[in-house]
Amino acid sequence: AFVENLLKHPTFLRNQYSTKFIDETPELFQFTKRRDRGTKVLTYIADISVNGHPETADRPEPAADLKAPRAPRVRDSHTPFGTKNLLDDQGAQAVADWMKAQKQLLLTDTTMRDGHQSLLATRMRSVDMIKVAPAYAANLSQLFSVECWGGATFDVAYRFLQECPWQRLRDLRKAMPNVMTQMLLRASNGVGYTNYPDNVVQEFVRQAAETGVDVFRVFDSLNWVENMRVAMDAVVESGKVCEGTICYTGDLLDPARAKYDLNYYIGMAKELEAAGAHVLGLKDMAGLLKPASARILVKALKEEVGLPIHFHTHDTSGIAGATILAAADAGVDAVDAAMDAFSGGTSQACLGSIVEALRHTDRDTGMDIEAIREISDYWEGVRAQYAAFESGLAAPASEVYLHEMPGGQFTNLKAQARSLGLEEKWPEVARTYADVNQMFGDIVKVTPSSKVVGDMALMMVSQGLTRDQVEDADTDVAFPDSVVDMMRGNLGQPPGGFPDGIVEKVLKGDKPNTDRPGKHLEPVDLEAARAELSGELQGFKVDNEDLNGYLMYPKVFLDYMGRHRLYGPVRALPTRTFFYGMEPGEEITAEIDPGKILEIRLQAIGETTEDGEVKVFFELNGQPRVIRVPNRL
Ligand code: BTN
Ligand code: 3PY
Ligand code: ZN
Repeated sequence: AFVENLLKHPTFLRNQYSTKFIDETPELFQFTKRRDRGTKVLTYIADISVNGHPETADRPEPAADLKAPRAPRVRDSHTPFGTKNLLDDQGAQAVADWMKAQKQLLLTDTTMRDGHQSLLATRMRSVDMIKVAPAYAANLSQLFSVECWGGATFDVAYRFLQECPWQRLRDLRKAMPNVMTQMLLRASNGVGYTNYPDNVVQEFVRQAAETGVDVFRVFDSLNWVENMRVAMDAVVESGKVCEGTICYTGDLLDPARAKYDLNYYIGMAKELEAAGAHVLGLKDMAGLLKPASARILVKALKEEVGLPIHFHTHDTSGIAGATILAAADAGVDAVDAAMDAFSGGTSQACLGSIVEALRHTDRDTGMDIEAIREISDYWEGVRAQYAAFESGLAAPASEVYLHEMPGGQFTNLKAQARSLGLEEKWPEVARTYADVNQMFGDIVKVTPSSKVVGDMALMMVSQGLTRDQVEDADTDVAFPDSVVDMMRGNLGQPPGGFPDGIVEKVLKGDKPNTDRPGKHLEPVDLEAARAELSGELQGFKVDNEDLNGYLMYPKVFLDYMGRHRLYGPVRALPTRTFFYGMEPGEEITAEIDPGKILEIRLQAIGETTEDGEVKVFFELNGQPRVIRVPNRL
């Protein structure tokens, strides 16, 4: 009876249930205690099979006969020694020393983080990663690291994939015990879009290290080292590898962009070295570093700082491969690349091609190209399942040198512009984005500062405002909240500060805060937050991972938990089932705990009854089960 109550409740039917709804109508949710996980998962499958998944409606579909990809065989039953063993045995400094002593170019595979973040709107599910992780451990153990966590993957897991990001990390760490895992951390902005209190950042880093992150790439969205120290100190404290990172912007060789010149980058690198970084990250999030500049920059950084250098770029313009080879020539220690099937465009350059380009040279990576091909074949099969989320560029875009949008933002902003009816005006959006950057004083644009610039550019184009009008004291402008927030100093300070004129106009004369934002944020009482969360969840025992999810994204986490109580461990479902449900006669399996496998067969979908419900007939481990769901179509 409770199930029927809930499923007929108008709020649920509109798909707007939230934790508030759970609070206000607890009687509707009492059934959750009595329902087993199998029933919850069947409820999810029934609902998607009848009503479809909101995210894949009206989007391209994978081919009907597409099979779930099979992971490559594991070549060797014993797990070879890898960088993770070095870290565990000798510590983070030994990893940095080892990097510098290597002749070969070291490689990070970004497929499981930036690759799908850039190409598939971050929608790759954990099962598709975990299945191939043993093949990485066995066949590609020479990788420097596997980037598989952080950036946008954290909130997208909770928000759109209905899975726990911590569990993903734990499972990958376990399946790949010899290769270092790597995450992207937005310093004081954690894996969010706003500055968190210091103790929230510290607690997050502590937990990420404990659950399984080995290398933390720490960057600040305005390149303000002052605002990176809390996160960097926490990483060093945890015993993991601290990659203090410079974000590259502008054009090193262009005298008109003198703000970001060689001295600027050398100065920042020295600050990061003094701040305790083990490795120097060079993060070219938009793919703006040109081959000739890479040669100069890497050479100078190698001469001026003692840290090994790890280079990250995007192939948006199509020239990333050339830049990587130039950086390798100039002595860069490690670079990021993505497996073939997840490379190119707004993603990283192609890993297999870099390996081959360097073969028989003095930077020969020594990697086995056949092992790479097998794994990339697997990824090709994975990518095909996510056809609904392809948003990519059809061809390289030299336009990136105009707007300087990071790889993750480019296609996203294009889609946003389309949804605002501005598709035809894209060239204007791109130009305006560049204007906004200049108006803000020529800043680094990377999450979250890139979002602020994007918000402002879209606002200007949709309202037909020019830069001159925005800067004119007599023209009234309603600035987006994110712009007001940034001008207040809540994301910190760019080199040289924001221009006085724009600050004055945005804040209407209010004084900005130019201190480190965290200096003025009260520490969160962690145990009080845990108690509050437990109260919101009817006494659910909140562990440290859940608490960290809640501190980073309170509403997103609570919504996730509300759905989790209805749908259970849907993370275990095959990707096609998760996004498209099942067809009558189809059979799948889902391993909801190690060794606990649900065998699910969808027998038939009934007619819609007068009260708007559909009966879906299943067999669960051989036992007939009937699930009723509302027909919401
Ligand atoms: C169930 O699966 O039905 C009950 C298990 C609850 C697991 C909780 S949900 C939030 C948190 N994240 C996880 O991955 N596990 C716990
Ligand atoms: C992120 O912060 O998610 C990024 O990928 C920035 O480049
Ligand atoms: Zn990137």
